[in-house]
Amino acid sequence: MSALRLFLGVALPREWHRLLASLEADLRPGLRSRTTWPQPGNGHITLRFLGAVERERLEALGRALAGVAFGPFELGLAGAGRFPPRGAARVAWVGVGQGAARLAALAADIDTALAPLGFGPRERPYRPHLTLFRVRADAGDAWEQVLEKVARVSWPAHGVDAFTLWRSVPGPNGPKYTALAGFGATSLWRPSGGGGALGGAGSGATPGSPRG
Ligand code: 2AM
Repeated sequence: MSALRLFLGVALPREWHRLLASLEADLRPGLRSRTTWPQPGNGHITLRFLGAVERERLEALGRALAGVAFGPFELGLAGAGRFPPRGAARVAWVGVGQGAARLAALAADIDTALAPLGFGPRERPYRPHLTLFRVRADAGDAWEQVLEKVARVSWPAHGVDAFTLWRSVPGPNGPKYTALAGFGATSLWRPSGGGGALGGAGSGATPGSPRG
């Protein structure tokens, strides 16, 4: 029986990937701490980390996720912070402004949908964020200044109309993420057109049919 390391999240628009790359180019050379940054294009906003899931459970997982109904929403990034807030830094992140409550509601609905499959409660409360980099060894950088710089970036808003199931595969340059399936916003919620007024739950794909 083989297992896949999986997580759910929101994919980022091209412009955010571009801004992340320029932040890395700007900040990384000035850091003394050993840090790891997501590979280009790997950045995402996690909704739920699933960990190791046996292949045999993928179909049931896809079905449960396709039943998660949500309407499209606008997502905006604002501010910056670190985990933990004091002491040695482990993660530097960009905050979610607009749409944070919608993201949290979606994460909660995902939890509810996955509970019958044996995915228990989260280890920690959900804190929507976009990981900028991880700190492997904190050498005492001026994190406040670094985060101030991050907080000055102006991110264009992004319309979320799907969430993604990703597989994480370890590699020599850190994990590589592959999208396995996308789960779309419910047609019932779409602001205009498209019929399907009684479309009900999720226009979700099943694992094996990647989307976007
Ligand atoms: P992040 O959202 O803070 O970046 C894949 O590993 C993704 O799942 C990462 O983006 C990671 O954190 C998130 N994640 C959440 N909990 C995790 C855990 N216990 N182990 C590994 N990754 C986790």
